[in-house]
Amino acid sequence: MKKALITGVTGQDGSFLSEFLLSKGYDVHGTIRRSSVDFRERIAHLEGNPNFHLHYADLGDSMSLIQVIGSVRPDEIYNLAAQSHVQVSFDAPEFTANVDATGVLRILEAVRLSGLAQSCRIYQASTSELYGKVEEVPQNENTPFHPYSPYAVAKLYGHWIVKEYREAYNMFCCSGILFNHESERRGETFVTRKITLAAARIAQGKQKKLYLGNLSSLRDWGYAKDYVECMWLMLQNDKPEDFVIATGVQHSVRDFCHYAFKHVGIELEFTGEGADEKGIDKATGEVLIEVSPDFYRPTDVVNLWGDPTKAREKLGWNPQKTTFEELVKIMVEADMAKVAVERASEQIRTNLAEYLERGIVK
Ligand code: NAP
Ligand code: G4F
Repeated sequence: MKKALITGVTGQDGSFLSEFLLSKGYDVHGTIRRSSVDFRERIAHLEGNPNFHLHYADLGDSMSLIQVIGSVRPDEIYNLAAQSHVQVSFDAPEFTANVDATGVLRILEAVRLSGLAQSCRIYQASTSELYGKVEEVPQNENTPFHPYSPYAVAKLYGHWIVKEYREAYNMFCCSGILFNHESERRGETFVTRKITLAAARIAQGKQKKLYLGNLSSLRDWGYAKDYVECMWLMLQNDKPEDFVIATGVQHSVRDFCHYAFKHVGIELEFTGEGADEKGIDKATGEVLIEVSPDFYRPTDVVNLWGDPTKAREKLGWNPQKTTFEELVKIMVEADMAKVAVERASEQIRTNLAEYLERGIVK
């Protein structure tokens, strides 16, 4: 039975990749961090599976990495752990560099020190943010990098150190240059999830307005569940190579709003420009979306569009398995259900409080 180690197993991609590798018959090991509240919602359904194991380790702590890699002795490592929020990287640049840059080096060295350099294959989670202030549209494996945030600069180190270890020590390590991928498990402060959750709350009367930053920003958004398959395909390839993983289709944040609100039955119309732009409910005239400069970034990446030709041709991967419209639908439907459950449990609590007050239940 092959053994895989996933760092960042509690994250969006880590949870989908765990499911995927378990379905392929792997023994899956994941690293987790201690926190004051136990937040393992995305992998709760996997705990108890005899082939799923959790270990404490932190990318900032070499000893923990040496310990886990040396004891598990994995055939494959998927390094998904990162401080993954671009805006947060402006507030916590040193922490971001420590985890997203030096953390990658720590993993590579832990593999070497454990004597696994020639047996363990390593996948590194690189990112389309490396293209940053883009020098070419669409972007492929040969497009020059121009990182444009502390996050992207840290990830660029991760990308290059993986390439360096591949060439210097003949290790099977490679990077997936993944464009934005989303899902019903996406963190709630990334723009897509923020929009689908707000659309669901507004439709069910739980929120009045949504505040966003740059509505004109363009992204190539895919479905995370499809992208984890490609991470695995890259490690099954006959040689270690870097690949762009994207859908090849581009939309703006404004477009995403249109589609998400349409799914909950609200037709939006945008008026105004820049910070004065507003998203208005065509049927009622109510302003549902406003721009808040609080969500502007000191430098923003505004034109990401990937060319997945190499992954399609060499790995046989289908970039259009889930279309943009299907992705929005999956996310909106999941959030509509989540909000409905929240409302129902609120109602139960309200009823119970009232019954207690009136002495109907004791
Ligand atoms: P995510 O949901 O934010 O998950 C990040 C994971 O990293 C979480 O499990 C988190 O653990 C863990 N982590 C953070 N700091 C750590 C540390 N110091 N030590 C150990 N673990 C740590 O991210 P994602 O969307 O799944 O993305 C997975 C990877 O792909 C990341 O490296 C991200 O930068 C990269 N990426 C993502 C996208 C995308 O669109 N999603 C695109 C390109 C690249 P906690 O739960 O304990 O916080
Ligand atoms: O959803 P976002 O925060 O994702 P971003 O910055 O593209 O980063 C994500 O994708 C990267 C791959 O390209 C990953 F490497 C990274 O780990 C992460 O998963 O923002 C997308 C765009 C930005 O241009 C941002 O300025 O949406 C714009 N935006 C507009 N209003 C907003 C908001 N972003 C957020 N988070 N919140 C807003 O209110």
